This record gives sequence, structure tokens and C-alpha cells, in this order.
Amino acid sequence: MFDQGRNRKVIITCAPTGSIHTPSMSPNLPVTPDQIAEAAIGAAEAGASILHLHARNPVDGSPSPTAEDFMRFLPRIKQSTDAVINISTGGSASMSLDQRIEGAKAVKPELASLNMGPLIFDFSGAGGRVKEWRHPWEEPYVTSSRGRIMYNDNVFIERIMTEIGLEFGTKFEFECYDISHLYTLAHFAEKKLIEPPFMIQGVYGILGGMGPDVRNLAHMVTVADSLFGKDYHLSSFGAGKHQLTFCTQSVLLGGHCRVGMEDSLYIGPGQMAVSNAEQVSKMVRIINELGLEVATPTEARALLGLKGGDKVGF
Ligand code: KMH
Ligand code: ZN
Repeated sequence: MFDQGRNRKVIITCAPTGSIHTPSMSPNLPVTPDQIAEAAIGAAEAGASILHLHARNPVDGSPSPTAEDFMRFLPRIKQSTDAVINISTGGSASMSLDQRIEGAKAVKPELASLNMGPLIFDFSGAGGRVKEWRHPWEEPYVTSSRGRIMYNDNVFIERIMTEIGLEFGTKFEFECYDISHLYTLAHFAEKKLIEPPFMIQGVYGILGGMGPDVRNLAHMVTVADSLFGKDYHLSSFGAGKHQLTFCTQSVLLGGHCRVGMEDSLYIGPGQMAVSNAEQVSKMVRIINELGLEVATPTEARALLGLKGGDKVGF
């Protein structure tokens, strides 16, 4: 159930790099291990208590699933911040299922993302403003997303819950791009493969998922309340120019929010963000203006029932 109390703490997740945007889309997108580490640390210093991380190939900045590439920046982030590390199991729709879970299985994080259903994952529109591509992989990768499905069936979802959740005590950021994904989550809750509280991440504005209409967010709350009662925390984000609208609406409705250059390269209309920390800072200001406080990593751990930063494998 959404907590609209004035004393509640709002968790900001930052996803600094992801696998949608490519180096040619913004000079400020972190792509090298040093850049990803600096962006993550800067976001944590600005107020993010959770860092949702993807890895990239250090040579050309293409999405990478390997544990080796995650380990190029994870120890450094851990040394510099107490923020919760969340490892993506979505990776990129161009990776195999085994590849997508390689990083999380190797590093046993406190949190991992878990995508709750298959999805057309079309971000080909993000290439529209690029004048010159820096690397040969980028343009085909972006344009071919129009013909890709991010594959998540119940066998794969169950595998992640078992091989990562039950095995390592990792909890999940359940990525829900559709109301139907909440029902899939309820199915697994009933099977007792996962324990509450559930962190539900509502995603809006990806072509293939729910559109960027805030009434969809209101309906997510209604359905999540009916399925999970008090046993969940809702966080939300909107892709591209919709980022802050959905973050703010989520906070107003009693939830949490996610920012980061994984899903938006912007800080305002037509204005590129200079850093992930800039997006986090803007959200901190909005939350404070609403009379609310941002959760520290310790508070986020308590809210979500996480195992602790000393119990990870890196
Ligand atoms: N960038 C989001 C729309 C994951 O990493 O598991 C998708 C995402 C998936 O964050
Ligand atoms: Zn992600």
C-alpha cells in the first residue's frame, strides 16, 4: 500500500548507463569503467541510495554482460559509497538469457532487476538525433531494436528467483512495463518464491510497454494495492522527456522514483543532462519542496529488507 505519510522516506534509484543509449547520443553518458564508477559515486553523493547498474565493453562502450566488465567498476563504487548496488538481469535484449544473469550470479548483489514479462523493446527512435555515429556497432544496434523482443517467460523469471534470489538472498527490483506484469508478480508471490516487501518499478514510455500517461501510474497503484496490500513499495520512472513527471507523480502518490541516463539523457525540455548527479539533485530538490525527505542507503535497506552491503560477492 502506498504510504502518503509526511514522515516517510523517499528512495531515489539512479541508473547511470543502461543499454538503450549509445556513446554517440550524449558526450555525458558514462561508458568506460572509470566513467561508470564516477557517475555512480556522484549520483550516490547527490542522494541516490540505490544504483541500478549495467556493464559496458571498455573498448567501444557496447552493452556487456560479463562479470569481468562489472568487476571493472563495482569494487571502486563499493569503496566510495554505502549505496545499495542493484545489478541488472535485463542487460540488453540482444543478449542470451544466460548472459543476462552472468553478472548478478557472480557478484551476489543486495538487489537485482527482474523484468516481469516479455516486451517489444523498441528504442530505435533514440537514434533520430544522432548526426555521426562514433562506433560501428551503434547504429545497427539501435535501429534493430525495432525487431527485438526482450524475452522474459515464467521459466526464466523463476530461474532468476531461484538461482539468484533464493541462492544469494538477493532481493529484486521488479520491472513492470504493463499492468499484466503485476499479475505475474502475484503468481510468484503466491508460490512463495519471493518474500515481501516487493519493490515494484513501474516503467512508462518505452515503445512496447505502457505509454507515458500518468493515469497509467494511478491504475498501477490501484491494481498493486489490490494484489499486494501493504506488502510493496512502488517506484516509477518515465523514459526520455517523461522522466521527472513520472518520478514526481510517483512521489506524490506515496512511492519512490528512479532517474538516470539509462532512460533519459535530459534534465529539462531540450536540455541535455551534464551528469547523472544533476538528475538526482533535481529530484532531491523536488522531494524536499514537497516536504519529504530522501532515504539514506541505511533507510532504503530497512524499507526493502535487504541483506546488507557486507554480504555481497565483490
Ligand atoms: N531501462 C529500462 C527501461 C533492466 O535493467 O533489467 C529497462 C531496465 C531493465 O532497466
Ligand atoms: Zn536497466
